[in-house]
Formats: sequence, structure tokens, C-alpha cells
Amino acid sequence: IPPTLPTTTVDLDAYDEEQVKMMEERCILVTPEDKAYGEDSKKTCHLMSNINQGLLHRAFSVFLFRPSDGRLLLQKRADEKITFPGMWTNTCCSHPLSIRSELVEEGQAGVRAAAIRKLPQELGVPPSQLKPDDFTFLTRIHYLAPSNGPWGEHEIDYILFCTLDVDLELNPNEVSDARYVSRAELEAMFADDTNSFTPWFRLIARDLLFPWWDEMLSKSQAEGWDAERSV
Ligand code: DMA
Ligand code: MN
Repeated sequence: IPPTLPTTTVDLDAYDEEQVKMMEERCILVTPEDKAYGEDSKKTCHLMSNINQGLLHRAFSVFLFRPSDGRLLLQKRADEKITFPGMWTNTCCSHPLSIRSELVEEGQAGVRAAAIRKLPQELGVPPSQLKPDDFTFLTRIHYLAPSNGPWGEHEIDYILFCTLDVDLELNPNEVSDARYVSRAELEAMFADDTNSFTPWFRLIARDLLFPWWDEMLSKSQAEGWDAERSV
């Protein structure tokens, strides 16, 4: 835990106004063991100058699969995003906030509540289509990655998978494109170097998503249905 953080002067004028406003959100500060000990602004939490001193916060990553064919919903981050703009990534990522409902740790209730807040805000999923129990908590990962300019990520990231039919209405300030991909289609996207991907998505794809997908696909074959039909 860093003793004192320098007051950082970073000029946010060049960035999108809506995204700048969200830099005031209060993220949950955690130790490397994920013990919550305080809060600070999204801006403070995402400056490499602070991250380099050990500042760490709590986050979540949702991977949503379509029940009919097992395809994963990807999003392309809007160019308006301050960190990692224009990159393809998993369905939805953000931070539980330092508010009572999102601080609850039992059964990962806080991150589930945050996911139910952000899927509607980023992708226009109607909140009525989402329940806390729809999400399966896989694990938490600790990772650090610099972004552009002074920005970066350093998080304990809760990985949530869900298989669910949802309606979408993309918020263009957050998401510039979205598509459902099969395992093979995602591999082809990774192989095409005109696409860029967030570092956490690459990491989770390698360590968790592909193994999980393989298991699901072999199970579906054993049960006699084809989860990757039309590939
Ligand atoms: C932050 O995501 C969370 C992870 C796991 C990288 P984000 O930058 O999309 O957050 P937000 O949507 O709140 O800007
Ligand atoms: Mn973050």
C-alpha cells in the first residue's frame, strides 16, 4: 500500500467529455490479496505514475456466450475511451464502485451488481434480462498493463462467464462495434494483425477462455449437438 500518492496533474481537456466525467468514479483500492482498504478516483487508479508505486484496484470482466451456438460476444472499445481506445475485447469490463451494493464480497455480489450496471450502460442490454446468478465466477487475476500516454491498468480482475440471450443497443460513446465469434473466428481475428486487442483479453483468452471453450465444445460433441455449427 503506497503511503502517500503525489497529486497528479494530467490534462483531461483533450479527451471525450463523457469519459472524462467517469474518471471521477470511486474505485475500490485493494491489496494484492484483494483486501479492500479504501477508495480513489478512476483517474488516480489508472495513472501509471501511481500504478508504479503499487496502487491496485478491483475490476471485473464479463464473457457472455450465446446459448444457441456458444459464440462469445466481443466488443470494440470506442475511440472515445481514455484507456485502450479502439481495441477489441471481451463482452464488458469495468470496476465495482466504492458504494454499499458493489462493496459486498460474499458470493461476489458487488462485482455481479457492477456487471448488471455496466452491461446496460455499454451495450444497451435491458437490465430486466440480467440477474446476479446468471454469472459464473471463475477466478480472480492480478495483472498490470500500460496503455497509451500516462495511462494504464493494475487490477484484481474478477472473471465472470455467462451464457445468456440478450438484446443489444450499443452506446457509441463506449462501444464502436460488437460481434459474436466462434472459437475459430476469434483465432482468425487474433491472427490478423490489423486487429488490436486489449492485453487482459489476450491473457484471459490464452489461460481461461480457450481451455474452457475446448471443454465445452467436446462436451457438446459428446452430447450430440454442434456448438460450432456453421463454422
Ligand atoms: C476496466 O475496464 C476493467 C478491466 C477489467 C480492464 P474499462 O476500462 O472498460 O472500464 P470502464 O468501462 O469503466 O471505462
Ligand atoms: Mn481499471
